[in-house]
Amino acid sequence: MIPVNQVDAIRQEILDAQSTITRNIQTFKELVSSEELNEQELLVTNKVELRPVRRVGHPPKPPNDIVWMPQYAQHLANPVVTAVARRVLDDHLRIAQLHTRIIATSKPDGTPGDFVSAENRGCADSREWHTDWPHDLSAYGSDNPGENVGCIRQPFPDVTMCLVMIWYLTDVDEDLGGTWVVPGSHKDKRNPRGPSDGIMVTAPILGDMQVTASAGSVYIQDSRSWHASAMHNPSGRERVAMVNRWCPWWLSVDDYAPGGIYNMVCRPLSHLEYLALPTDLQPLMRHLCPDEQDTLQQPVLDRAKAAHLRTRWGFRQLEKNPDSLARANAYIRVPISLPEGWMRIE
Ligand SMILES: O=C(O)CCC(=O)C(=O)O
Ligand SMILES: [Fe+2]
Repeated sequence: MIPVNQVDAIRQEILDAQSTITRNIQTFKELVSSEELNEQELLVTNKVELRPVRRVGHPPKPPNDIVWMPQYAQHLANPVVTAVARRVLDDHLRIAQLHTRIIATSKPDGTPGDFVSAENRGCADSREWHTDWPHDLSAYGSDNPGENVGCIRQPFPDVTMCLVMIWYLTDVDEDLGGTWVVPGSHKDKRNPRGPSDGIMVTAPILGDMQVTASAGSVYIQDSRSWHASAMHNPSGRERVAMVNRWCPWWLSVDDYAPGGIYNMVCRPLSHLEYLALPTDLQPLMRHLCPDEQDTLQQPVLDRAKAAHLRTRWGFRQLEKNPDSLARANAYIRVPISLPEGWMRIE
């Protein structure tokens, strides 16, 4: 999806952005813990970059990572990617989350890169199975109401509510940070984090595999897929990727965690940052800019208009030709499907 001759420059842009993002969050945390500045002062100080969010009464957050990646932004609304997402989700799409995911290479003494915490070192075949928001069972905040962003109740309905897109800026394979996945798991009613599902979240699962792809590729999965970042990267090179979570307009993306000021959820854009996005990307990120009215987009309006016209036509028949209506639906049959294990008694 990203032409080969642009991959190096975009990878470097993401690495530079990562340094800026880390520094910004670090300063933000220090300012919050020192209680030096109140919310209004935080917004105007030049010590940290923060932006107001759309939801009135919720505190400001760091800007969306995309503001530091103008070259990557040129590719994010790639027409093939958006066509897949529109087909699977709906016509009005929103990018709800966007963040870097860099996996450092193992150190010369064999210890894994800094992605893995110290306690997990030494276990060569470990995993960190999870499903992604809105199917992330721990919901980022566990039982903390200020930080819990919500998770769909188990068993998950068989509906694709979010597509996770992983854009690789390095080649990936079994040696170099390929994402782990269990094919078919998006249809399985169990979950690796499910309290009653009997799955070991840190152990291999029969049939698991790693994505193999060349730099510039995008891996797209349903957010219900059981997957994991590679916890070991012995390749000698770091793995660079961008992760985004795309949703249909109807999914509630950011309402529930006023205290989640450091999380990746709906990181906002200023008006100027929004206007500077490529025009094909703007519709996917408009909800992140509180200065823009986020009305429903044209294809969704067109559907409503067609339904409205069809309804009006039906009522016009009622006025003009009521006798013809008695058998107008005679050919419509509604099958009744019974839940598994139920039986119809005639
Ligand atoms: O690092 C990867 O390949 C997967 C990332 C991931 O699962 C996530 O960010 O939720
Ligand atoms: Fe994930």
